[in-house]
Formats: sequence, structure tokens, C-alpha cells
Amino acid sequence: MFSISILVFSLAAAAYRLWRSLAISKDSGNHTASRLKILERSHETGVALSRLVEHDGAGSWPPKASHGDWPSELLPYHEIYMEMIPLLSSANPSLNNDVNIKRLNRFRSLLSKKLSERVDMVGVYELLSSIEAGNWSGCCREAFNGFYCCIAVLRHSYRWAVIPIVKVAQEEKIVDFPSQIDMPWAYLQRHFGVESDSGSNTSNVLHNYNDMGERAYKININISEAVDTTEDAFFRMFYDVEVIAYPMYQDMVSANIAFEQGNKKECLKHMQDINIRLRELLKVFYQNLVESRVAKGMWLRYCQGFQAWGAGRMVDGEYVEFDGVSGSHNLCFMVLDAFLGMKSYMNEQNLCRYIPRNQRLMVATFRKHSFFDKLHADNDQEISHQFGKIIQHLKVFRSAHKNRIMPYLAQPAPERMMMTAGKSFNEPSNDAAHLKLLDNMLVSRLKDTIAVASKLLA
Ligand code: HEM
Ligand SMILES: *[C@@H]1O[C@H](CO)[C@@H](O)[C@H](O)[C@H]1NC(C)=O
Ligand SMILES: *[C@@H]1O[C@H](CO)[C@@H](O)[C@H](O)[C@H]1NC(C)=O
Ligand SMILES: *[C@@H]1O[C@H](CO)[C@@H](O)[C@H](O)[C@H]1NC(C)=O
Ligand SMILES: CC(=O)N[C@H]1CO[C@H](CO)[C@@H](O)[C@@H]1O
Repeated sequence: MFSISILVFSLAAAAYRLWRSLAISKDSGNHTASRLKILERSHETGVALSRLVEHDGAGSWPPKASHGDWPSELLPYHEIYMEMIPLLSSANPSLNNDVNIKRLNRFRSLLSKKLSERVDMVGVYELLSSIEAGNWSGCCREAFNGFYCCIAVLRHSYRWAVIPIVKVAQEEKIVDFPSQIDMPWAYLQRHFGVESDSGSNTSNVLHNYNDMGERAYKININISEAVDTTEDAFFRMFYDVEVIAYPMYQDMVSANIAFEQGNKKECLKHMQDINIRLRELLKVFYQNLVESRVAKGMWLRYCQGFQAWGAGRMVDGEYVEFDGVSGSHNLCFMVLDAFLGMKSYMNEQNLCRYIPRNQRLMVATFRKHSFFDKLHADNDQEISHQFGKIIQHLKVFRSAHKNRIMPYLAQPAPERMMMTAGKSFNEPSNDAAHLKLLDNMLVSRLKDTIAVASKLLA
């Protein structure tokens, strides 16, 4: 039984590596570091993409990260998370508050104890300060990226302490974190330009993968095979869309350059490439958000709860609450919307809380240079047609997303109150009202997308 699952896993891993090498080899030729350099010299959007890749991505995108092969000061964090995961989740969540409070306290005190015994705060502080001063000789960017993920998942595991998440933890509004995971978090958030106490799709998901496409910090160990496969398939989607999106970003820069140079033929070619990539990118969603890959009965309790947050702190005498991780944090969808000149789905405050600075800047430059509104009906029919195809792809995605996710969110989880990862508000009087609220947000974005399409017809 055990060896069969290992076999299945190795086959899946091998298939994945093959797929990735194919996906990446399609980019050979023009989607290389040298192409990036040319784009950087030629356009503001190229500068922004290059800054993201060099600084945040450790030279690549999605960002490169390594887990555990780190400077000795940081290593205890990796080891402690690995030791704690088996204690985090359980197959039979209790409905009894007292039992859950005991489990929560036990998990937190053990985690605190390990952190205080093994982390050398002065050493960590000195290393992070020297990085902040621009001295990377003690730690490469890849390791720093993996460390970002590790501290984020340690914080999420301390926040919840019990997976599936339980009411008594949801009711806590202010959590007192051990200083060993507060102090580095402040450095990391300053470095990446993010304000939230919680992690984001960047820290928790993208930085969780090494360059073999393997995810370092899992949530559930040994619960069931269905939980394992659901957890793997769900998180992989967010990484895989960025693998395909990277060359698409380059095509967008090229399209901007060609359009501004008046080279419509070249621009059209890049627009066609964008559509080819976008179709591949959305396949990741269509093929993976299905019951056989992401099981509804497993997803809410074992994958989603951990990524939520719903806690906060006092800032200038006012309580500020942070949300958890959301699909709306996906860089590729923000960039696509910006390329079309659509206003951002997230407001400014949420952008600053959950989206790293260099991602925000890149999105903003794509929006600034959007040439969608400059197209002329007569002269630019073919390019307009390509824009129409992008919009059509997004419309289909948004309605599929809206329809597919609702049954996932509506799964029973009596040990908790309803709460999504991205939007932790739990005011609505009942679950149906809550789901309706989320549905409305998505419908409104779908309507915005349809409105863009009608500009094209006008
Ligand atoms: C079970 C799986 C999923 C659930 C339950 C879910 C749920 C949600 C919810 C409730 C929202 C609206 C609230 C918010 O902004 O946070 C949202 C937004 C969003 N989600 Fe998902 N999601 C899932 C999977 C995905 C996947 C796999 C992707 C992309 C690869 C994705 C992409 C997005 C995007 C881009 C938005 C922003 C709204 C928009 O641009 O239309 N989601 N999701
Ligand atoms: C790469 O791009 C250059 C200039 O944009 C173009 O002339 C060349 O044909 C492209 N090469 C490939 C392999 O697509
Ligand atoms: C840079 O950091 C390393 C190790 O973190 C340290 O040994 C070295 O002295 C620092 N260099 C400077 C110029 O501060
Ligand atoms: C998971 O289960 C297997 C088989 O029951 C066992 O050998 C292994 O030690 C367990 N791993 C953990 C981390 O508990
Ligand atoms: C780790 C992670 O939380 N990923 C999130 C990214 O976006 C999806 C889709 O909404 C969230 O559900 C995930 O929680």
C-alpha cells in the first residue's frame, strides 16, 4: 500500500518535471535572460519586470527558493517547522471547545519552547540587519526567499495551532506571537514591501516551491492519501500559472514596445503569443480544479483553513484586522487586467497589505502603458481582435471560477464558523448570506470584464 503510493507519487513527480521542462523549453530562444535584458533597456514595463525577477525572483520567475540549505542562524526555523507539522492536523476534529483549547495550547507552547531554546535571536538579527543594509554575502536570495515562506508558515501554524481550524481559534482576535517569529517577519515584510501580519500567496505558496517544483512546507502529514493529493494539486495550480505567465509578461512588454514604435505587425505577433500562453495558463485551472484532483471534502478543512487569518492588532488605538491568502493575490490575473487597462480588483489598502512592492509596481506600469484605449477601429482591427480574445478568455475563466468554487466553500465543517482564506469577515448572519456576498464580488468583476469587451465593440 505504502510502496504503491510512493510509486504513484514518483510517477506524478516525473510527469510534472517533464511537463515543466516542455513548458519551459517552449520559451527557449526568445525568453531568455538576454531577452529580458533587451526588454529592460527598451521599456518601463521591461524595467519593472526585470526588477521583479532580479530582486524578488533571485533571477527567475516564479521566484527561486531553497528550503533548509541556509545559513546556520536560520536553520532552526526549518527544522522546527518540520518537527511540528505532524502535530498540526488530525483526522477527527473535535467539536468540544475545551478539548480544542487544550490542543491549541499544547501546540503553541511546544512551538514556543522549541523556538526559544534553539533560535539565536542575536545571530538572526545581525544577519537580517546586514541583508537589509545590502550585504548579501551571508545569505543568497534563494535562501532568503525560502526563509520568507518558512516564517510565514510558522506564523500561520501558530495562529491556528489546530487543523482543521476550530471556533476557539477563530474567536481570538489578537494573537501574541513568539518574538522569534515576529522579529524576522518585520524584516521580511519591510524587504518585500508588504504590510500584513498574515502571509500572502507569494510567501505561502510561490516561495514554498524549489526549482524541482517540489513543495517544502506541507500542512498535513499522514492524514490520508486524498488529503495529500488535494493539498498538492491545489497549491501547485498557483505556481504553475506563474510558470506559464513569465514568458507571457515578456510578450506583453514586447507588445507595448512594438505598439509604441508603430510596428503593428510585430505587435500583432506578440498579441497572438499572449493568447496562446493564456490558453495554456487557464488550462491549469480548468484541468485541476476538479473533484478528482482537488476533493471538495478535503479542501476546506485541510487546505484552506490554514491559509486564512482573521486576526489583527491595535494600530494607533484602532483595531486592524488582516485577511489571509486569496486567489486575488495571483500576479498573472492582476497583470492581465492591467494590460487591458482595467482598474484593480483589490483596493489600494489591500494591495499594500498583501502584494509585494515589486509586483505592485509592475502591475501599475502595465496599467499605465496599456494601449487598449488607443486602438482605432479601422486601423487596428487585428490587434483589437486579439484583445477581444483575451477578454473572452477572462470572461470564461471568471464565470467558471465563480461556479466551481461555490461547492468548495459550502462544504460542511461544524468545528468552525464560516470563513474564507481571502476574506475573513464572518459578520453575515448565516452561511448562505456569506456565500452570496462572495458571489457578488465575483459577479461584479465579471461585469467589469464584460464592460471592457463592450468598449471594443463601440
Ligand atoms: C477551491 C478553490 C478556490 C476557491 C474556493 C476560491 C475562492 C475565491 C473567492 C471567494 C474569491 C473572492 C474573494 C477574494 O477576493 O478573496 C476569489 C477570487 C479570486 N480567485 Fe479564487 N478560489 C479558488 C481557486 C482559485 C484558483 C485556482 C485561481 C487561479 C489560478 C483563482 C483565482 C482567483 C482570482 C484571480 C480572484 C480575484 C477575482 C477576479 O479576478 O475575478 N482562484 N476566489
Ligand atoms: C527573437 O526576437 C527577435 C527580435 O524581437 C526576432 O528578430 C527573432 O526572430 C526572435 N527569435 C525567435 C527564435 O523567435
Ligand atoms: C557582510 O556580511 C558578512 C556575513 O553576514 C560579514 O561577515 C561581513 O563582514 C559583512 N561585510 C560588510 C562589508 O559589512
Ligand atoms: C506516516 O505513516 C507511516 C506509515 O504508517 C509511518 O511509517 C511514518 O512514520 C508516518 N510519518 C509521520 C511523519 O508521522
Ligand atoms: C496558499 C494559498 O492560500 N493560496 C491561495 C491562493 O488563492 C486561492 C484562491 O482563492 C486561495 O483559496 C488560496 O488559499
